[in-house]
Amino acid sequence: MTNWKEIDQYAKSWVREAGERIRASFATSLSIQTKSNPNDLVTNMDKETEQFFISKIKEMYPEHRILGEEGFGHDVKDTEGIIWIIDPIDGTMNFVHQQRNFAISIGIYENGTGMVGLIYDVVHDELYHAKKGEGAYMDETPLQKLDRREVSESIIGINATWVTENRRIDPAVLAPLVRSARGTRSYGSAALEFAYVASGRLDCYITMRLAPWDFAAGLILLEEVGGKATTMDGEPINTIGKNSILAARDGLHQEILETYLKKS
Ligand code: 2AM
Ligand code: CA
Ligand code: CA
Ligand code: CA
Repeated sequence: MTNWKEIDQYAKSWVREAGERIRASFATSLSIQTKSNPNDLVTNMDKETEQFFISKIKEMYPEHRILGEEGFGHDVKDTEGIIWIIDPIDGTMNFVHQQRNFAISIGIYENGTGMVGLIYDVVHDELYHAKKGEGAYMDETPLQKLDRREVSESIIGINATWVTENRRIDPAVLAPLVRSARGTRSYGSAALEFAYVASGRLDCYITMRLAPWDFAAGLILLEEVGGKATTMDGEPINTIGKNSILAARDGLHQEILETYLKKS
């Protein structure tokens, strides 16, 4: 039998230790490189943090697999067994430019089912965490089940990119939603935006393309508070592939899907 309590405890202690190292790095100079485009940044701390987790996991749980953004883990093509899905720094642009609004995100899955989700807001020292069937918390505080709310009373997390000309969605689709909502926000860290939906600070989060490490932990948190996440087409999310994301309170998710996204 898998000892999830032990896995959860180790994961939390490693996340806090990694966060400590990241905070200490503010006093040193960063090495910054670009990846797919000039705005797609990666630093030595992204890489070192991923390698830190991999060495800990390999030592303690050599049979587990690891899927990490910076590519030091395994080449994961199926959901079999236990997989740690890791984003060592989610919101690297914020980490570099703002020294805040970034998180460590870890989702641990067993045969495709999310079991443990951790999102650590490093600078605020706030750990959002959930274990399947046991509720979600921010530090020691339980997160409340999300009640219903209409678009007109909702704050929607969305990047302004998606209401300008872009390759993935006609801006005319999302503009009416942005106009109908009480307000919009963009934080630049998908993991934190998921944590904010789970904790009620945002009512919905919309984005057109995320990788597994961006949403792995967030999906587990959201499930524990009765929220709903699908692709923008209302389809189930492929946990080891790229997906568009509509994450929201139940009810609001349905309203957005039916009233704004499914109009033909
Ligand atoms: P990252 O910082 O780990 O790369 C920024 O809007 C959010 O989208 C962040 O969570 C960021 O994660 C994520 N993201 C996904 N793909 C990205 C890309 N190609 N370039 C920059 N950010 C990306
Ligand atoms: Ca990145
Ligand atoms: Ca990310
Ligand atoms: Ca990252």
